[in-house]
This record gives sequence, structure tokens and C-alpha cells, in this order.
Amino acid sequence: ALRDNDVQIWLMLGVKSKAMQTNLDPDDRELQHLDSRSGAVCSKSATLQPRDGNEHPRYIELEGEAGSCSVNSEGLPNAGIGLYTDVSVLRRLKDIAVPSGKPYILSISGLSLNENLSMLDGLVKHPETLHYLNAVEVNVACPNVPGKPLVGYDFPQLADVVEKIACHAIFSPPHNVALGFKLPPYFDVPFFDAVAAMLNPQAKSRGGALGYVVCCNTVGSALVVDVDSESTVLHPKGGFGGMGGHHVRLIALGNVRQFRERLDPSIDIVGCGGVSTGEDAFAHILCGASAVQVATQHRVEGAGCFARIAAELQALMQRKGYRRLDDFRGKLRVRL
Ligand code: RRO
Repeated sequence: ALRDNDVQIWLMLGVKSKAMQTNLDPDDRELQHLDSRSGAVCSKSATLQPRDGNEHPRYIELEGEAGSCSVNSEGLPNAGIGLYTDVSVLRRLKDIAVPSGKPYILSISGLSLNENLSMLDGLVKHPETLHYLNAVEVNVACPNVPGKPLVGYDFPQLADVVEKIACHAIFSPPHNVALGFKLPPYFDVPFFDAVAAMLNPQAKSRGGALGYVVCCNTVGSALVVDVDSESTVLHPKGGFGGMGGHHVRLIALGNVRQFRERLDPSIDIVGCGGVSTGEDAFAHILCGASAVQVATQHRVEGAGCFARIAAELQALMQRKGYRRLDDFRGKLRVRL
């Protein structure tokens, strides 16, 4: 399985790495690409069955002066949950790619609530896998599956998903796997209010299972237009895709801040969107993020981006006289 599948392990979220688009080989060279200074490894969002995803071309990078932007319409290609939870794969992942014992997060994005629940049921039946698994991140924000509107924008459905997932046995004793949700970007105050009202009852401080949310997935319905040929660029879905990278940085910061103002303090926020420098990471943390995920920049630069971003963040903190993230986390000043 390792050799034949496009494993698509994502680092710290997002768009799968260039290294992971090629097949894994017997000496685990591809897994070695994951050995980096990232704080965690997160799988490509899994479904019950393997998926090829949408037709190519389905990913494009646009370079700007200030940073790269990506638009993708991958369509949830993945090797199926079996591979991301296979004990021999995870053992090798831990040995080769994350020898320091950094957390492994399994992202799931079932095509229905029942599919997500089935994947979680499967985990309960395989206690050996749980030994290697630190968290399950439920992605309710994939914008690219034809015929499947985004769960995170369908509030009755989202409420049901949040409640039923959070009640699953995998997140309670004796398993106690951590639970996160990956959210789409929202754009208006009533939406932040409504989603926070769904999430808060599941907070740890209220006896629930919800450990964190990721703000946010790509900005959907982006359209890349080629002026020369007067045509779309991505093949699937009429050329529409999810936008990430530098161009979504301010939307992501806004989402982190809006949710930090509304969510129970026991729910951590992971900032995601346009993190390509230490300064970007600093801004996310200032808005209230406990950690950041890097996607587009990782794909552009490779796994070396994590050490560089961490060093830049450290240098910035030193210049400002901060010793810990808590010295400035969430302490954004509002100009009056
Ligand atoms: O595979 C995708 O098309 C995809 C996913 Br699952 C996601 O969560 N976000 C995104 O921009 N693309």
C-alpha cells in the first residue's frame, strides 16, 4: 500500500506537499521529506474509500511581490483512511519523519456525517492505531467536491455534525483522542455568532470534547482567469477553486480574532491562512491563535519553511522583548 498510493500527508495542514505527490518508495524516501521543524504532522483529509480527486489541472500557484497565492480544486484525493491509520505506516512515520515524538493529527472529511462516524467507529476498533494518534481533525470545509456543498455553510447540518461527532466514544475515556474542527472562512458577524454558539457547548470546560478549531480552510469560489486565452485555468468545476496563501492572510486573521472573541477559552484556535513568514505567524498569535498551520508556503518552499518561519518568529520576539508566546497571544490592541 505504501508504494502504490499517493499518500498525501500534509504538514501542519493544508495543501499536500510536493514531495507527497510522488509515490512512496520502499526505503521511505518520501516519508523522510516530512522530517522538519514543524510542530505536528497532519494527514491529508481522509475518506472511507480511496479517491482520485478531480481532473487535472487542479492546482495553481500565482506569485505576487508580497507572497504566493494558491488556488486548488483537488476534490479530496486521498488514499483512504486505511492507509492513514495503518499501524505499520504510522510506526514508520513516527520513526522516520517525527522522531521527536511530535503529534500526528488525522484529518477526516467524510462525504456524509455517517461516513465520518464510520471512520471514527473504525478507530475505536483498532486500539493499536490510537497509540500513534494524537488528534482527529474533522474537516467541514472542503470546497471542491462536485455536488457536495460545504457543511460549514449549512448551519442545520453543521449543528448536527458538531453534536454527533463530539459525542463519539473516541473522544471520551478511555480513548480520549483530542478533537478539532477545520472551519471554512466566514464573512459576517451573525455567522461567527451562530458557529460559536454551536461549538461552545462542546468545550472542555463544559464537559465536552472539543479541543480546537482551525481558522480557516481556503476561500471558495475563487476563479483564475487567463486573459491571453480568455479561459479558465483549473479544469474541474468550471474553473472555480479554493484560494489560499498570502492573499487570504487578512481573512484568516479576521476569522481567528472573531472566533477568539466568541469561543470558550478552553477551545484553542489554530490560525491558518497566509503564513509564510515569522511576522505572519506572530500576527496570527496576536489575534489569539495557539498554533499556526502552513500550507501554500510549504508547497512553494518545501519542508525547510518551518525552521525559517520559527527562526523569524523567534527573532521578532527577541526584538520586541517577548520570551514566550503567552506574552503576546491574543493581546492585539484595538486602536480607538
Ligand atoms: O482536496 C481538496 O480539494 C481540498 C480540501 Br479536502 C480542503 O479541505 N481544502 C481545499 O482547499 N481543498
